[in-house]
Amino acid sequence: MTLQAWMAAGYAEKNMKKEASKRSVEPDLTIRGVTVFRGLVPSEVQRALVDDLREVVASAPLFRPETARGQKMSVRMTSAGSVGWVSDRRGYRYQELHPSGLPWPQIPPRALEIWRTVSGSDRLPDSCLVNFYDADARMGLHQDRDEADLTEPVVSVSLGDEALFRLGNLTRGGSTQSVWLRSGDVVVLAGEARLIHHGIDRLRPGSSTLLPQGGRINLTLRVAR
Ligand code: MD3
Ligand code: FE
Repeated sequence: MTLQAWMAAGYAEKNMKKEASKRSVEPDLTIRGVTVFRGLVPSEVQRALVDDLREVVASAPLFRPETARGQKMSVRMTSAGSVGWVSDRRGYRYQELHPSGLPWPQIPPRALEIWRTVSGSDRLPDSCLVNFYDADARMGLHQDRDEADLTEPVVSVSLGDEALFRLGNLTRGGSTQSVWLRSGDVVVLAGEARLIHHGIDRLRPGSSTLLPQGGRINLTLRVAR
């Protein structure tokens, strides 16, 4: 059985308990156009993904991006794919090389399977951002608009400790809504939701045993170019 079929089967079984008629992979929750697939990634696959990411980080070490103003971000990052996201005193951008000067490693096939399962896109992502949050890390409200084709979705995979995800609006300010993301949850940002402001307020340290030292990893798969 392929990973995709396995996820769909496991997910369908879980969904059937709630709604007997639904057999396909359907989102559990839609907030402000953002779709959340709760626990889509089975725990075995989560563990395998963490192993994949250990290899990614071994060849493309995590770094703390610096803003153009010289502030270090609290989240540590790296990427896989033909391009990766970097930020330094020169600004932020996608580029073909890790700050070390080496090319980024390949996107783990298991991550691509998740994209195929939920994205609804004909394309494959060319960039997989890997964000690592320790207990104190956060990410302020922002938009993702550095990608060339904003009609392509973004797919996020949460691994490890739970995180409070905040959703705002297409413009700055206004009301927000929050949702806790748990290990194995997959979020799809497509259509109008693609340009919504969003961020991570805080973790719930110790809420998952997936990562031996705790913390949270978020993968975001994107078509950057
Ligand atoms: C909503 N990461 O890397 S993932 C990011 O959990 C980022 O690390 C957060 O925001 C994290 O840019 C949130 C979920 C996510 C990703 C992209 C989005 C939500 C989004 C793009 C548009 C709207
Ligand atoms: Fe973002």
